[in-house]
Amino acid sequence: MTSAKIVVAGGFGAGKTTFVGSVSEIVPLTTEAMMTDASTGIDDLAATPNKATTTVAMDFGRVSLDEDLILYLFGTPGQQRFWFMWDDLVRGAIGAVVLADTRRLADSFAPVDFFEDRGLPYVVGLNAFDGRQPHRVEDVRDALAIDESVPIVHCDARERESVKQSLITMVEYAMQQWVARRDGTA
Ligand SMILES: Nc1nc2c(ncn2[C@@H]2O[C@H](COP(=O)(O)OP(=O)(O)OP(=O)(O)O)[C@@H](O)[C@H]2O)c(=O)[nH]1
Ligand SMILES: [Mg+2]
Repeated sequence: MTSAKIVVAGGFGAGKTTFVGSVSEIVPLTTEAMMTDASTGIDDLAATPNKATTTVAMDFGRVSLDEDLILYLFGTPGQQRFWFMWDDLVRGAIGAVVLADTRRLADSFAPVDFFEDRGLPYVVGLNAFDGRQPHRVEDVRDALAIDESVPIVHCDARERESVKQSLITMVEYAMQQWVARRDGTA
């Protein structure tokens, strides 16, 4: 039995808490706080008008990918004022899923940079808001200037199977990267 830590990151309201919640086999630990008038003008709710809460510390969940691999999922807070916690949250992780809301792709620049800077393997999950995937994967890759080796997958954070597929892609990619580094080919 092996376990691994995976971080679920991304911009404000990209669907991180939803992602962890739809796949976790335990009741996920969440740290949601109500969005209040104090955030007006700071946190943009135009894209997610029904969003009533925001993560102020982390999400935590657990999922078994198969009989001998358990993933512990740590969702980051999305608001910029809480990003100081990301360094602690990623400690010991084998990799990350960066969730992107393709209607606001620019919010993904900072999370992508964060993992690039630290050399932590990440995959990008294009979360289907409005049930649509408006951009082609290669266009997103160009827009975010992401290396062609980094997997970019379509996903729906509300769908367990879709989330699980994104996690499998993440784990396979992290293992590949690990082997490549060990063999000096990365
Ligand atoms: N249509 C659609 N809505 C989604 C999807 N994922 C999340 N949502 C909705 O979008 C809003 C934001 O979801 P959260 O999971 O709270 O996002 P988050 O990234 O954890 O947000 P912060 O922690 O505040 O950064 C919620 O109202 C969700 O119900 C999705 O795949 N499709
Ligand atoms: Mg959240």
